[in-house]
Amino acid sequence: MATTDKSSLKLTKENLEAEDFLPLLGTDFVELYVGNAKQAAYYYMAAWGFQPLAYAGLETGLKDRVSYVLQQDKIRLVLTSPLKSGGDINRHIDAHGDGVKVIALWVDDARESYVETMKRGAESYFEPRAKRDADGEVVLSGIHTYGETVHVFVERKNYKGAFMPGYRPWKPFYKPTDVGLKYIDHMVGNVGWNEMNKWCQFYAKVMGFAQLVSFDDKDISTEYTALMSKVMSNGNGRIKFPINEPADGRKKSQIEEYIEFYNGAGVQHMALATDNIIETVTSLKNRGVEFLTVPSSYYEDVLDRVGTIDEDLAPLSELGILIDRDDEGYLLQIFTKPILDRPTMFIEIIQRKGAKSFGKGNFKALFEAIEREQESRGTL
Ligand code: TYF
Ligand code: FE
Repeated sequence: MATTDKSSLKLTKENLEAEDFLPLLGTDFVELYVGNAKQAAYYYMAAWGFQPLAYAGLETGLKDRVSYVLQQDKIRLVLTSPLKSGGDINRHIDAHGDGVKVIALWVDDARESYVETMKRGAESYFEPRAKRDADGEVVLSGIHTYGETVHVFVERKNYKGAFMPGYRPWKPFYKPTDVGLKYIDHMVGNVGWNEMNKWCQFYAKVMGFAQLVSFDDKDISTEYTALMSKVMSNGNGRIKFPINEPADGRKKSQIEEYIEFYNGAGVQHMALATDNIIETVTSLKNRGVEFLTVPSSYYEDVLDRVGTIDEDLAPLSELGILIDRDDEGYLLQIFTKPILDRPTMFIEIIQRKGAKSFGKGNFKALFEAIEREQESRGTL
């Protein structure tokens, strides 16, 4: 049974001030360790409409790595590659392929964020450190989460530079138009067998998050896919982290396939929000992004399930956009095929029209689409 627990998320001012020991202002950036940052940057610009923002590498005094920073509205991506053999980034890429290393969270006080989470049991990634240049100061600190993924707290009160000290503005000639992506709606972690509760407890105890929803294997098991999922949210609701674990099914769960190819727990998908999913997905398709498809029969009865919506059904059906409703409104969503060589990470595009949920009504159609992909890979 899907269960919603709204009582644990009281968004009153008193509650936030009284109880939130880790006020988060939003996602500051997501950093991926990749095999070739220069070409990855081109992919996220050309296919996804990200704009060049900042650069660090040999030219800025780094000796062993390079980072490109891209931005689209509130979404910032950092793509980092090693320049020499050996070292932690190479080892990370060898173990996981390209993938998310850092989910950076924007805070008012990176020192206090570190102290508060460490005293509740976090494992340190690095101690608070201030970085300064002519544009101001940024304070960073970091803690570990599932797998080799980490959270970096970013305090940038008066920083006026492009990104942060150590980076210079990056202004290449090539600046593709954006595709209307606005902010990160949620970031999903896949963890190992029977580890979901441990990581949900980590977010509750160490980071002060509350559980929004939980899905068990009866909600979301199809012929093959079986998984359990709980959605954790911070106090102001800006940060939402669903956590999935595999469950026993008839064949291999998509979560198990991920864990095998990623060699452990890690980020499964980022959901990026748009105000106009039809325009955004049309642009992405024209630029070569590949999405999962559902049978046309999905659209024959979808309006019986979700009721009236503002959009015409025809373009939604043509693009393969899924629709779901909860008691607060509806949402439109679509999922890419894996965007990396390994069948690991994918991206969700989501447009919320009041709904605060995650598309439970689409799970069956979605997971069957994922299974068709698994089948084509021979990985079931
Ligand atoms: O984030 C979510 O919960 C939805 C649905 O393996 C979902 O996007 C859940 C599990 C999964 C893929 C998508
Ligand atoms: Fe999602």
